[in-house]
Amino acid sequence: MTNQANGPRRMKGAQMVWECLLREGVDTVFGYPGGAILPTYDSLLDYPIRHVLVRHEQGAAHMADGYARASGRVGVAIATSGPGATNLTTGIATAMLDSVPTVFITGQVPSKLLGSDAFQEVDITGITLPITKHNALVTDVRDLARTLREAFVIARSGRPGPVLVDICKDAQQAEAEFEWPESVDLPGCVPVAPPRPEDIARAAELIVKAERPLILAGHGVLESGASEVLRAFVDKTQIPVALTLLGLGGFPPSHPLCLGMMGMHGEAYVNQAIQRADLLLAFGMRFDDRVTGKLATYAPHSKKVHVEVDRSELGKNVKVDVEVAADLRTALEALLPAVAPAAHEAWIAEIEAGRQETRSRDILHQPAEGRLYAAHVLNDLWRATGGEAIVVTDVGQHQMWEAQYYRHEQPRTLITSGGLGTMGFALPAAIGAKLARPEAEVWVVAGDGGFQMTQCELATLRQEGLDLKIAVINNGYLGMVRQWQEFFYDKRYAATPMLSPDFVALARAYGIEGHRVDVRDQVLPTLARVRGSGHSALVDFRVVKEESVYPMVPAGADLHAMIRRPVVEEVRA
Ligand SMILES: Cc1ncc(C[n+]2csc(CCOP(=O)(O)OP(=O)(O)O)c2C)c(N)n1
Repeated sequence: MTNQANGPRRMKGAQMVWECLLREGVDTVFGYPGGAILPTYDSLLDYPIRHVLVRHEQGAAHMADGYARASGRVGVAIATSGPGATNLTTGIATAMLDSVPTVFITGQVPSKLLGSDAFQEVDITGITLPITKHNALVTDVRDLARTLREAFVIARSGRPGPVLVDICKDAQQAEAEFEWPESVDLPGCVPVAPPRPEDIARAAELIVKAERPLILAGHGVLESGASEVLRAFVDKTQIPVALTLLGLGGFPPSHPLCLGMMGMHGEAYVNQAIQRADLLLAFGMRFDDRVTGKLATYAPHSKKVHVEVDRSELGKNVKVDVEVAADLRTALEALLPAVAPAAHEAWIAEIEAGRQETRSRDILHQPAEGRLYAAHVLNDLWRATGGEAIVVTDVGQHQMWEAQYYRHEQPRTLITSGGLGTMGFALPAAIGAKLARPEAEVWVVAGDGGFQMTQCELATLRQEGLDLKIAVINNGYLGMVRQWQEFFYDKRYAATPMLSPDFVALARAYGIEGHRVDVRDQVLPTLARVRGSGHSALVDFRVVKEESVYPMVPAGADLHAMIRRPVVEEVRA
């Protein structure tokens, strides 16, 4: 390995890549080699960086993403040109939609061949332009170190996101003086300004006047590390908190004023509270269509304050009364002393009444009559782990049941693809999370459909010798799509019944322990057995096939127009 402390030294572009990563504090990268990135792979052997060889580049992208979400550090994935680069794109878009700090490095054909349809040439900077925060093509080795340095600064600054650096093969092979700039001059990447005092004052004024205020807490709480100050703010103002899917873990469900999740599959009393509120405090969230429902009827009685680091989100979907363009933690630290202690007893009592009513509709309180529901599995997983595991979910019904039944007390313990809704995310993202947080218990929760999209990464899991637990919530359908067909397409189940392999045998084929559970009283004993084993295990939970996630706001409907689960009496009738 070369000595980092020396001044400028001549070296190859390939070496510069690793020198830059070391200086950025990167200890692990996820990737897959090929011709156009081979010089860089050749140099890897000389550097103390762990390279995780994936089975498909999409897996590398999700691993880098899971690594970043679990740790708050920048995740890095590397691939060759052409198909290697295009295989990354789903993972890049996933990181983009959920604002995850990631850097993607791709090899490119030699600069002289650019534009010639050379073997494995694709214009990956063109392809990823709309799904990266920034990207760059390096044709000259002298630009390499600065471009990589800028990539890391941009990925983690302001609203984080993915950056792609495409490096021509000749730029990797050529030599130049290596100079790593401590600071970079990026006119478009301005430091986030502190909140303006007049905005804080206007927000505080609305808070003092409000009788039915509600906090909508999103991913920004986690990204800005605002959980503690949010808690202090809630304790002082007694304002209840509703969370977005990506905000879960940002405010503890054990707190009496934590209401749980809002939106399409949020609790009915939470959505009702949003519609009845006279003040919404939107903290680090972006009024996505899955949380607002129909915009024309969204929260009609409320004034709105929006605190958001990305000013382009302000006023984008919902018109608000006070816009605070700032880092959320800084803004809350300014707002906390500006507000007076308050109590909102009548308002909280009204919400609580709704919460109690919801219990009668909860599947956990309904007679199971021997059936195993996904909700049982997720509730038991929460009980068994004391809510302290990192859970990485895939996309579909199981994702929503996890959000409803696994109560995340700590930030960064739920990792899920919210914005893009990427099936196949869970297994690779969990591998990334486990490598970022080796001491943590990490669970994959995936549907039988999504799991099959990236199950090849079981080999990566085995090769890396990791201890990861996998729960496949196996309902024999592409469950969430089947639910939409049941509700909105007259139960015409086009292309949703799904044949799966024997997941237990599949796990064993990869040298991973496998179990099957199809009755409820086997859930906790099986969880206990695999949790203590010290190595990876997969459990195939055969759950009720045609079960739906309730409540549900149909896409584009009024937020209060929820389809609710029938109450117990109705079920029995
Ligand atoms: C890559 C991708 N393709 C298609 C979809 C559309 N989609 C959303 S949920 C879903 C069904 C998921 O089924 P499964 O993985 O079995 O989970 P379940 O809903 O049954 O829990 C589909 C097909 C998607 N989100 N991502």
